[in-house]
Amino acid sequence: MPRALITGITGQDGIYLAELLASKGYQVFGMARGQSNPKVSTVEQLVPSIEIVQGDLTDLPSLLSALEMAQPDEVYNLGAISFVGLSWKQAELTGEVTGVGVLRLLEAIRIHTQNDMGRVRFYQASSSEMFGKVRETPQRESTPFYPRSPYGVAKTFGHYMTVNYRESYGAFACSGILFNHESPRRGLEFVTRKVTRGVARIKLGLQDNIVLGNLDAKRDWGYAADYVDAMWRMLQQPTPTDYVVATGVAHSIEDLLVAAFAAVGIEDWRSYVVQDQRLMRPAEVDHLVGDSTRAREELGWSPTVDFDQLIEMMVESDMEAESVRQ
Ligand code: NAP
Ligand code: F7E
Repeated sequence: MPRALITGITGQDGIYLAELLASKGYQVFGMARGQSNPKVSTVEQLVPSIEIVQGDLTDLPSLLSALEMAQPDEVYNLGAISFVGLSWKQAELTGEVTGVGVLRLLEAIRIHTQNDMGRVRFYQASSSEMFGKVRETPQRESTPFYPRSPYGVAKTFGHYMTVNYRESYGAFACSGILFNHESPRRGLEFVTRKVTRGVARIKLGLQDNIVLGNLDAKRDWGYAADYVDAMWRMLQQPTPTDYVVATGVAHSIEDLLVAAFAAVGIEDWRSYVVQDQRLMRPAEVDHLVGDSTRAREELGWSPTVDFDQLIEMMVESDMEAESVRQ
């Protein structure tokens, strides 16, 4: 039975990946932090076979203990402070967790394997935010990085550390440069979920409007369950490398609003949206769209859910959840 350790198990991707690996017959170990993390019980309900281990990406001894407990064949590093907006407010912590945390985990694997790093396959959750102020469109593996937030800078550090451990120590380390991916399990702080939940609550008469920042930014949004499948495929390849994972189609926040309100039969979305300057970011990433040709050709990966289906699925799920609260 293959064994996998997932950091960030309580996050959106952690749960989808744990479900996928458990369905493939893996023994899955999920690393959770904190002395009483309320999200752990949700993970245990959704993936009953999971074993939770304690650990924090800012604490090397806890990473060594997690590896000792799990004895993994594969490690997926999904743990991070992942909200770009927060990364300006807690830049140092973001650097510690999202950036140096990657180095700590790679070092822990090096120590755990006694320098035989090739025997543990490692996935790093890199991000399209590394492209930031984009140097070319669409963005691919060879596109130079120009991060625009402390989060993007920290992810760029983690990305290059992953490449460096591959080149220095022969680590089987892959960096997945994933574009935005969403689902009904997306955190409420991210724009898609803020909109789909807001739309459901407006439809049900529980909320008057949705307060947003920049409506012009464009993102390449895909479905999280599709994207964790690409993570697993990367670690099954004969040689490790980096892959862009994206749908190749970009939409603006306005497109998102049109689609989400349309899903509940509201055409006049502008009446329900208020813009607030305080939600504008100090430096914005205007337009991301990925070219995932390598992932499609080498991994045989392709997205199964398009933008309209994704937003409809999220609105429907929020309608159900909010109806119960009514
Ligand atoms: P998410 O829902 O925000 O989950 C982040 C996870 O990291 C949570 O489980 C969180 O645990 C954990 N974490 C936070 N601080 C930690 C620490 N000090 N030590 C250990 N774990 C810690 O993120 P996601 O959407 O699932 O994304 C998964 C990964 O992919 C992240 O690294 C993210 O940056 C990256 N990524 C995401 C996207 C996307 O569109 N979703 C795109 C590209 C890359 P708590 O529950 O304890 O807070
Ligand atoms: O913002 C704009 C905002 O916070 C998307 C993370 O998973 O994907 C995610 O990062 C856009 C930005 O995601 C609001 O200015 C407008 O242009 O949903 P978001 P993100 O910053 O793209 C990448 C790939 C990751 O790696 C990250 O971990 O939406 N926007 N008004 C808003 N965004 C938010 N959150 N809230 C608003 O009110």
